Formats: sequence, structure tokens, C-alpha cells
Amino acid sequence: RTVLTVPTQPIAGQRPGTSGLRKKVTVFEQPGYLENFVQSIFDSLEGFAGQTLVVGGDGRYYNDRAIQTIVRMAAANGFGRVLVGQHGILSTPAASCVIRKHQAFGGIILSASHNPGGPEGDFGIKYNTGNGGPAPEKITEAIYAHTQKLGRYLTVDTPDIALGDIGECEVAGTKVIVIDSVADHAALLGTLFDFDAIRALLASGDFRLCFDAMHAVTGPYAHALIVKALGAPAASVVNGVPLSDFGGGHPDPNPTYAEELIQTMFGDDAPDFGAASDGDGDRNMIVGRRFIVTPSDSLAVLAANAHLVPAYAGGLKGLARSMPTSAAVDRVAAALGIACFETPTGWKFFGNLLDAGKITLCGEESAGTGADHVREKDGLWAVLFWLNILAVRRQSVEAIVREHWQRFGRNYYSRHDYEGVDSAAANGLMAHLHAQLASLPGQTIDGALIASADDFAYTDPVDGSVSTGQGIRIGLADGARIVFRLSGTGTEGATLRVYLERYEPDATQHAIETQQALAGLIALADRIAGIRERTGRTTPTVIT
Ligand code: VG1
Ligand code: CO
Repeated sequence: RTVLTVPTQPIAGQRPGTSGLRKKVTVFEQPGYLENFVQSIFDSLEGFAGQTLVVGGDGRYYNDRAIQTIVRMAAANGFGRVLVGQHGILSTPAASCVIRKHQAFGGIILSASHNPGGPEGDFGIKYNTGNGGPAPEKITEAIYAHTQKLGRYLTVDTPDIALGDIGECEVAGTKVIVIDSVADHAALLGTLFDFDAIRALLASGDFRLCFDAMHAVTGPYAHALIVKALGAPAASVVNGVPLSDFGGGHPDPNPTYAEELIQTMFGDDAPDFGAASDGDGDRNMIVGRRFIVTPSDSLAVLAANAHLVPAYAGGLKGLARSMPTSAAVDRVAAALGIACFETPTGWKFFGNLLDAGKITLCGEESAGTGADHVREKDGLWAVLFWLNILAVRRQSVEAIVREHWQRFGRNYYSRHDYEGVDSAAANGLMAHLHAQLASLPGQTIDGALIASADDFAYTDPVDGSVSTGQGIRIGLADGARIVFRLSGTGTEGATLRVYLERYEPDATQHAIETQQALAGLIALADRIAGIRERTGRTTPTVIT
């Protein structure tokens, strides 16, 4: 092969965040921007000569061009084989599945997840290791270090590959295989759930569902699974054709951005079950008829009902949640007599626990739920899990959640996001919180006794690696808590996330509107952090 060595210079700001490097498309379109990052990925890895690389993305604007660049660079750098999703499409959980199934060395996933797409929107790239999971911090930091010192990248001068045609071709001696984007992942999900029971539920005539793919990557996956395999009417999947700008929408499955689904589910003729997924198919939102399930509750309900699902009927090894996720799942773990781990935000922290067989299910408050079948959160997996439970229990979504609260108590929970805040103001707010950590415990503010305050640090129980600065936690004497974090996935200014949680064991107190139930904590958060004063915002951009 004739490898071209192209001189380049380091580009500032290529440090991966919570889930890869995310920037405006216009930033990625700068000469060398993508190439520098991809070469830095390869430069930080060892032993991939002749091995397999998986490449795919969520189909957003720039996906196809980026894939052509990456295929050439993978060939130039000596990979033996590259597997690419047809049309460049692989949802994030599907990419994880393909990496594992085909024993790839690793994979490159192109996505900015829930961030808007299109020429003016966002793009993103991340590296996943051979276990199918997002690279751990050790690797992302090594990649970043390489971006700061590289002086060349390697590529080859070959024509574009035909991304639309399933089949094999060769790029400068490297075999490139365009694979079906859906088949491997759909086949894997088919082994986990009781499809017969779900089919029977859908055929019963008194159950209707609506899955909103939000014009993002899950359309083809939902068609294959929900319509083709399970027999739901084709109209059950809406916005099912992936568009490079997601139809101008914000493919974030929450009550604010998934407005269309919310309207359907709260309308006069609402279906029994509604769900949506995000840009890259790893998140899920679950909605019953006129009833929204919070992601933290969803994780707890899945864990408590896992025995109804064939793949998990033999028992769960353990559970895990990210630190800001509510402790609802902890109560299930306690009832089941299994461990519950608390990790920093981001799926990369679940990888070791899953690989070591310490956990079976895990999740995040940001609508991410998953299990040990892949190493990413998995939107359609969560939808099928819920359908499996509904098929067995034959109750409404709302009844299942209310019964859950009755048994375990209710963790009132909400996240307030302040998006696009001035970065200096956001950093100032966090510094102000830091400065109070030592003095807060023991203080009573507005009648609330503060029991603890710290900056969350995590020691991985498998490899001992330590991650610090993962969010400010303020615990009250009555068990309630407030968490403050700055987002690591945004591309404009800063996003402040405020997580609020209060446990209510008394079943007669489970019907309070969430924001009302948390009103005292919301006021306290502002009092301690000075949110209004420092950000100039009177209300959050998004409340979940
Ligand atoms: C957000 C969520 C986090 C999630 C991450 C990636 O990160 O809070 O829970 O793992 O997005 O999800 P941050 O740093 O913005 O809070 V995805 O679906 O964007 O890959
Ligand atoms: Co996502």
C-alpha cells in the first residue's frame, strides 16, 4: 500500500468529554480537524495491525464524509479489516454489539447523540475498545495527549467506498466490509426477551404502542424489531426515517424535546405505551398513557421485574447507577440482596463492572439503561424490556410504577438543566460551591440541616483507577440530596445540571406533583449555589 504521510499541527481543544469529542460541524469541517483526532486515536493504541475496526454513526450531517476519511486512515495505519454499517449507519448499541460479535480490536462511533444535527448542528466522534464499550479515561486522556503533539497523519489516496452496497471491497490492501446496520443487534435482542409473549400482547387487540424515532438512527431498528419481528402495525413507529438533520429537531427523548410523543400519549386516544430514543439510539424515554416514567424509576422497575424476562430470569449479579441517578434502584438491589454500585456520569464507568461480571443491569438518570449484552446503553433494549414486562403483567405502565412505589417507596426526582450558560459564570458557580464544601455540613439553611457536602470521586473497584471532580453532592439530614455538575457533552457555553432527590416512604404521599414535592430542595439549591444571580436565569431550560 502507498501510505501518504500528511504533515499537520496540533489543534487545541480536542479533549474528549463525557462521551467523546463533540463540536460544531463547522469545527469538524476545518482541514485536518477530524484527521488529527483519528490519528491520535490510532497513535494511542497498540497491536491493531491486521485487526478489525468497526465504523458507523447516527447518520447525522457529515457522517458519510467522516467515514470515508476514517476508512482511508484505518487502511493507512494498518488495520486488516474495517466493518462499516450500510449507509454509514450504526446505532451506538449496535456498534457495541458488532465490535463484540466480530471480535474487533475496537470501533469508532460518529455521533453527538441528542445534540441537534445538520450543517449548523453538532458532530461527534468517540473510540470504543474491544469489549464494545467507550474507551476508559486512561485511553481518552492518552488520545488527548497525542492531539497536542502529533505532527502528521497517515492516509491513502483511494476513491470513496460505496456505503450503500452491502458487500466487500478493498482499500489499499485493507478489506472493507459494508454490513447490514441492524441485523446483528436485532438478532442479539431477539435472544433476550420473550418475543412470543410480546407478540401475543400486540395481537390481543387491546394494546397499542407508539415509538418515536425522532428522525434519528433508531428508525430502521424499530421497524425491524417492533414492526417486523413483533408484528406491531407499521404506524406504531413514527418519525422512523433517519434524516441528516433529524428533521430540524432536537433528538433528545425528554418531555421537552419529545413534544410530539408527549402530545400523543396525553391525547384523547392515547396508546398504552409510548417510547422514544435519541440521535444515536442509546437513550430511551418510557411513557404510559398520560404518565411519564422518570429514567431513574424506569431502571428500578426493570431491575425489580427482571425475573419476568428470559435473559434475566436466572437472577441479577448486581446493579449500578451513575451518582446523580436516584437511589430508587438501590432499594431494589437491597431487596434482592445484591450489590449496587455508584459510578461517575458516563457509560464508560460501567464497562469494568460489566466485564468483571459484577453487574447485570445499569443505568443513568439521563434516560440511559442497559445490561451486559453490550457495553453501551441501549434504547431499544429498554423498550423491549418494558414490553416484555407489560406482556407478562398485563397492567398499565402507570399501575406498574405506582405499585413499585408502594412496595419500595418513591424517590421524588428531577433534573434541572440550564443550557447555554456563560462558561465563566458556570465555572464561578461551581467554584463558589467548592469553597463551601467544608463549611456546609452542620449548617441549617431554611430549616434544612445539611449532613454532608463533597465533590464526588470514584475508585474503580476492578482496576483501582481514580476519577475525581465528578460532581458536587449535598446531602441533607433527612436523606434528600442535591447534586451539581457541568455537562461534558455540550458544544455551546456551559450547561449546568442540578439534580434533586427526596425519598418518600409513605404511600399516601406518592401523588404529589414532582416539582411541588421538590420545591423546598429547588429553593435550597438556588440559595446555596446562587443559580439565578450567577447565571441570570430564572427558570431551567429543560426539566426532566
Ligand atoms: C450526558 C448525560 C450522561 C450521559 C452522556 C452521554 O452527559 O448526563 O448521563 O452518559 O450525556 O449520553 P453530560 O456530561 O452532558 O451530563 V449520550 O446519549 O449523549 O451518548
Ligand atoms: Co445518545
